[in-house]
Amino acid sequence: MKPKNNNNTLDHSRLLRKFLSPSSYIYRSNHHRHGHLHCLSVMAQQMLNLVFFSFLFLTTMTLTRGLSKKCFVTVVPTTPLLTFLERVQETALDTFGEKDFDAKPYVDLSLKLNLSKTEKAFDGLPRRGENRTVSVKDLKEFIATYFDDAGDDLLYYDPVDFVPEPEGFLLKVKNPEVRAWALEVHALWKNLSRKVSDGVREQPELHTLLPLPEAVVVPGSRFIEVYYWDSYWVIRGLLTSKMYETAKAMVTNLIFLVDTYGYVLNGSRAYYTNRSQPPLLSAMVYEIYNRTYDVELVRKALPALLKEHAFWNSGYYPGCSRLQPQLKSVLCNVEQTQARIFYKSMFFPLAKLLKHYLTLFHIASAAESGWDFSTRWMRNTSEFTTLSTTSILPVDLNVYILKMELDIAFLANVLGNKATTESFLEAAEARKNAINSVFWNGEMGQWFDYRLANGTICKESETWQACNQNQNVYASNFIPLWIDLFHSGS
Ligand SMILES: *[C@@H]1O[C@H](CO)[C@@H](O)[C@H](O)[C@H]1NC(C)=O
Ligand SMILES: *[C@@H]1O[C@H](CO)[C@@H](O)[C@H](O)[C@H]1NC(C)=O
Ligand SMILES: *[C@@H]1O[C@H](CO)[C@@H](O)[C@H](O)[C@H]1NC(C)=O
Ligand SMILES: *[C@@H]1O[C@H](CO)[C@@H](O)[C@H](O)[C@H]1NC(C)=O
Ligand SMILES: *[C@@H]1O[C@H](CO)[C@@H](O)[C@H](O)[C@H]1NC(C)=O
Ligand SMILES: *[C@@H]1O[C@H](CO)[C@@H](O)[C@H](O)[C@H]1NC(C)=O
Ligand SMILES: *[C@@H]1O[C@H](CO)[C@@H](O)[C@H](O)[C@H]1NC(C)=O
Ligand SMILES: CC(=O)N[C@H]1CO[C@H](CO)[C@@H](O)[C@@H]1O
Repeated sequence: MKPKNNNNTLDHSRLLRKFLSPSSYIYRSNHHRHGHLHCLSVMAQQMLNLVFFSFLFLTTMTLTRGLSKKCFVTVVPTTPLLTFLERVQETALDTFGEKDFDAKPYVDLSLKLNLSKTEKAFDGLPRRGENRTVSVKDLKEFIATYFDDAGDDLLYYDPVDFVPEPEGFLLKVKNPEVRAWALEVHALWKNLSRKVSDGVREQPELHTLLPLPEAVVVPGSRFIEVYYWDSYWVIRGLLTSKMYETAKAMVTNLIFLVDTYGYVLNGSRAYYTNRSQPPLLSAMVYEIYNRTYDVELVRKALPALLKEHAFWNSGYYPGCSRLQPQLKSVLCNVEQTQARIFYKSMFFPLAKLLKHYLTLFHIASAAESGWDFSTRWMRNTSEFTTLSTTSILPVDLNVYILKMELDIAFLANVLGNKATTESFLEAAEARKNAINSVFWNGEMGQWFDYRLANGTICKESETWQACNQNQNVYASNFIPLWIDLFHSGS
């Protein structure tokens, strides 16, 4: 059981308080084993355009006004270092001010000395004025003395299998300009390769970076750690670049996360526990096997894939069993403390602009979905306050889980495990039928996300209605075409 502790709810975060206005709040207790909560609330904001660039895409959205409410949520203890870094983060915000403030580097810092010593020094910093602010000079000095820089624990690494122009590289691309450009992109693998320093493995308690065993390729920019589904696209590129060893190392790292946590985390940081991402590990293993026929890799990966499949079907991500037993919804079981860090570190620019607090779960769940952010998660696409990610059954997630089942069936067959192959083919067939019955719209010729009733995962009374399909056109509507099972031939 997780302790309920309202002293730790969001209004005790000074950062968030700045963007909250007191109002009435609704909270709903969880009704799932792992204790997720929903806020039925929405918040008031002003018009703004936010451009959020990630490694994969650029999304623009418009925020408008609404009502303000707040969530009371359950607290799970997080790592002591993270809790401390969050305090440093808040102090830094007060000291340096909101302008151009990036909160992520603070939760990425690693300790030079042990935590108790560092905390003692921090608590001893002189604080002045009504807000008990630390001076710029003192804080800078403290950080320089007690921390290594964010990113210092991830060392540059020269990938073993990189050559400037791999043999047989993109043979079909003839245009010299395009070829030159492709080789430039290829050269970036060298730039983005890293290895977790030995220090992280020796003293993990000094780092929020997780001690991944093998070399990694990171998305880059401020995303200096490994991310889950980003890795799928990285691996597709690595295979094109014939960097098979690096691709396998990426998979080994993700298997390590499954072994350690039971699933692949959103990213390789202590603050990404309790969240996954579009589950594409099986697809990574399949793609690598397809190029290398490495049976050892399959042998190593299959137990992890079975474990991950069990996780996605465990109820952690509750689906709508009354509607269709196999369908899962993107749901974020993000807990309070981590949620605050997540919110602050990732969405500070957003938080700054918002006068009020938006339903954390819907934001966090959107960030977990791989579509952070999109009008896809809003009930009214011109009204950000209608963001309701956790009550949408998404086409893509369900297709990824189907793909996982097909991949497991295929890989188990490689190992001669007929029983597993058969049971997973059966599961995939059932899921395909569920996907078609809930999402398919014959008239429009696409699969649409399905919106559950307001703020619930699935009401007892939920019955399928055509009007609950979100008929807006998103790339995700066509993800089923990735899978042969959905090809009708026409
Ligand atoms: C931290 O370091 C100090 C001094 O080096 C030592 O006295 C203390 O026991 C250490 N604490 C922990 C928790 O390791
Ligand atoms: C202290 O904080 C409050 C609320 O954030 C702010 O309005 C005020 O200006 C601050 N005072 C100083 C001296 O910075
Ligand atoms: C990667 O490229 C960036 C931009 O060109 C450069 O600043 C950085 O030093 C490079 N890093 C490595 C490790 O090669
Ligand atoms: C590899 O992928 C290609 C293209 O999708 C496919 O035609 C082929 O059958 C696959 N090979 C294996 C061993 O799965
Ligand atoms: C998960 O990783 C993505 C990058 O793929 C990032 O944009 C997102 O903010 C992360 N999610 C959470 C909940 O922090
Ligand atoms: C959607 O939101 C916009 C902007 O707030 C509003 O004008 C419009 O009436 C809303 N549409 C529906 C169907 O509620
Ligand atoms: C959600 O709630 C709003 C206001 O209570 C209502 O107008 C709307 O019809 C509801 N939508 C669904 C899908 O139940
Ligand atoms: C439900 C769940 O998996 N909760 C985990 C969230 O993360 C913390 C560690 O940060 C774990 O202790 C919880 O078990």
